[in-house]
Amino acid sequence: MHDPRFSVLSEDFAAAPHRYYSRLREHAPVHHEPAADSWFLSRYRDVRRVLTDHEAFTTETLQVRAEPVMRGPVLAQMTGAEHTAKRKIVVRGFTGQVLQDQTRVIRANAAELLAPLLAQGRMDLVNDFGKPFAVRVTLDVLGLDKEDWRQVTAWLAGVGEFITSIGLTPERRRHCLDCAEALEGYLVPAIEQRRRHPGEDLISLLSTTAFDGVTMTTREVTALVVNVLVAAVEPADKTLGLLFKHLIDHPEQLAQVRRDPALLSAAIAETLRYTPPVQLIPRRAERDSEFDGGVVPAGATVFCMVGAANRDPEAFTAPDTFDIHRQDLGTARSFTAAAQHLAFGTGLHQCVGAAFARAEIETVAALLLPQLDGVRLRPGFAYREAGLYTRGPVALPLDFTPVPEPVAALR
Ligand code: 2IO
Repeated sequence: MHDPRFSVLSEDFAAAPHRYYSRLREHAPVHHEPAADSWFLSRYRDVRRVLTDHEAFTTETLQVRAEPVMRGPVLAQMTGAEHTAKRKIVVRGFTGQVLQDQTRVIRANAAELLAPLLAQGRMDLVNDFGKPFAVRVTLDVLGLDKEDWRQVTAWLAGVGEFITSIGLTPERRRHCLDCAEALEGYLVPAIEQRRRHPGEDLISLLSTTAFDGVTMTTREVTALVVNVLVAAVEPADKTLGLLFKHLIDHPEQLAQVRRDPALLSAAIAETLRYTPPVQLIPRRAERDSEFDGGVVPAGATVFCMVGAANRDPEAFTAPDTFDIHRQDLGTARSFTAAAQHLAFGTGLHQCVGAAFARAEIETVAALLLPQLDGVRLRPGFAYREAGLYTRGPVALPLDFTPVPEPVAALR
């Protein structure tokens, strides 16, 4: 039986959410959380409905959950013609030739950071590589100074905490807002400068591209740049860590991917299904909405539990098995609007950076995998994941055969 005192805000749930997914889907698919005054939906069908019924469920939640730290309205909040035009500008910033150029930046940054780590024969994939890499590469793509990465990382932690917290103390809230103001103070002069003298970078492109006669104001570009920073940084080290954890846990699949790099996109897509790094997507119910299992009242905050939906047996066979060969994933579509898994959301606001995310993880994994002979988790290491909203390994210390000439190997 489902325990009525069960809470997604409990320590038990935080320790291993996937243990509770089937119980939630079966016994409490519309789970109310009084302390957060929110409803949590766990069935694939319900999550899909909420993310695609844009009349009944809106992104108004972002006005309080994101706008204060984004320093302006973000794309996901917008609707109608304004949203369509501005989304096109952002899509332009992450596709085609622009993405090709970004992929070269990704590769160069990854190679530079990996060389000394490969020579050592050991690295913490999350903390030695993933975190600094994600921030540096994003700054580089935006046309900012990647040597600022430590400072930017600290500010982004505050911005991310604000967006991903369920219930912040007034002190933490103040700290997060201070971080956001400092980050804004750092970004605005750079954005104004690119507006006057555009270069080849993403900030210049976002500041100067027009669609249907629409361009973005400095305030909108600032919000978008903060959004790009958080969205490109927060889930990146987690996805990379999760991919390698799953492959190491499944040595036969690791061997297959090392032998045939064409399997890599399937391994990444399956990682996104099995353990989406963004576990929750919030919406506001605009009217009373009936689900099998309960009614969500008008005005309520609804959290779509992407992790639970991605393991719904109604959507995927043997959902709790990590299988890069599964037939029901549709790997080729996994980074597009037709994706089966919900890691990038779905509907009008589906992740606009999915192709960039794919390029980033694929490029890094393709550089790393051939070099990691005998890779294993450091003996004695107690693996642990953290996070309710975004979730991933707190660390992933790997041991492997040292690479004698890492620079040559990465070319
Ligand atoms: C504030 C949660 C890190 C996004 C939102 C507009 C952010 C938006 C997401 C992801 C990841 C963040 N939502 N990326 O879930 O841009």
